[in-house]
Amino acid sequence: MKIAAIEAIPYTIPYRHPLHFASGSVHEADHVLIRLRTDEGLVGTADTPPRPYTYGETQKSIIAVVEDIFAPQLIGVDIFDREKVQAILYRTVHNQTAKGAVDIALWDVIGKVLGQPVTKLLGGYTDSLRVSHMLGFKPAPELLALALEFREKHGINTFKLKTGRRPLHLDVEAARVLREGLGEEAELYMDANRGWSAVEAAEVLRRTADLGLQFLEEPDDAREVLGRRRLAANSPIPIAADESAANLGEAAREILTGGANLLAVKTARSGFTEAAKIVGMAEGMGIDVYIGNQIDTQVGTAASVTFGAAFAHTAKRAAELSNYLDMADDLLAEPLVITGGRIRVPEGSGAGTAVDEEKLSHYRTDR
Ligand code: MUC
Ligand code: MG
Repeated sequence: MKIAAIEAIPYTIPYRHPLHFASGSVHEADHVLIRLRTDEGLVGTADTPPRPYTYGETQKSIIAVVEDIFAPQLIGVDIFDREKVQAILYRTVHNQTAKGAVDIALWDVIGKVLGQPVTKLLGGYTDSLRVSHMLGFKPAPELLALALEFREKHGINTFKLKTGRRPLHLDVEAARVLREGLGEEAELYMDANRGWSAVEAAEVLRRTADLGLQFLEEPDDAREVLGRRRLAANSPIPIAADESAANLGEAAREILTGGANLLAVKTARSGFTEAAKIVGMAEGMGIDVYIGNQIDTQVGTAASVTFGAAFAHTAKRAAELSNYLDMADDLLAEPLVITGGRIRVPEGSGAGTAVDEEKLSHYRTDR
């Protein structure tokens, strides 16, 4: 069975609660839905979040690279020749999330053809994941109120605090208020999205040393190699690579050069194929991973659950899966549910990414 067409459909859904962080802000999900059709009429679906401040992609650039570069080369390729598809995609540099979505749409259609959930094809380790919720910039009392609400409503007790602000005491205070208000049992970690220098990050680590934080993600710009290496070597908690490890090669480099000792894995930027390679490499090196969030919709989150539940190594830690709750609406045909702080793997064949056609017609912006 062959790839017959790949569509890139722009759509916009507003956020009820915009998210602010050190590298940018999100007020609306101006994403691109990827649909890969086979010559027998089956369709695979995936979501693409443009993150110009992270990968340099925009809604328009994603549509252009998918329609003008990927689709002409992929049409006619057998859907099971995944490494051939990877080789074609990687002839083009960058465009991380566009590549990731084409790969996920391909896996979705493979699952449908085989009549199997993709999570089983990938590994089938478990049927649910523990959820971590990402808290954007807000005054400390509001952050605590929000975290308590998520714990009460959804049973979530793991929180990622967006940091990287100046003056540093804003984030130090936020972490302290969360720890005091949530208690010892809550899992807390920080993500600075490169907002600090290595020296500032070291100061924050000193000032939060008594708060039992799990790890610090992307404290500074990892390209400032010596500062990052010194920070990671002297940090009492792991330093996690997110945007500095956007692909397999970068993930290997960050681990080997000592820039990080923990990895965020995001299906939105790695698809399933490259994400699986990153997870295997990390496991072999004794490096823990966790499923990160690209400020995903439910369609993107369903893909993350499908992937994260497939492997023992990704299922160990809480996965960032709940920020779709900040959106005013979504496209996923079977809405996700978080109960007792967990999300179950979507049922049925494919990657669980099927969309509600009426909602897509309503939110698409190309007609
Ligand atoms: C994260 O972990 O950094 C913020 C920007 C982005 O691209 O993803 C988010 C979450
Ligand atoms: Mg991050």
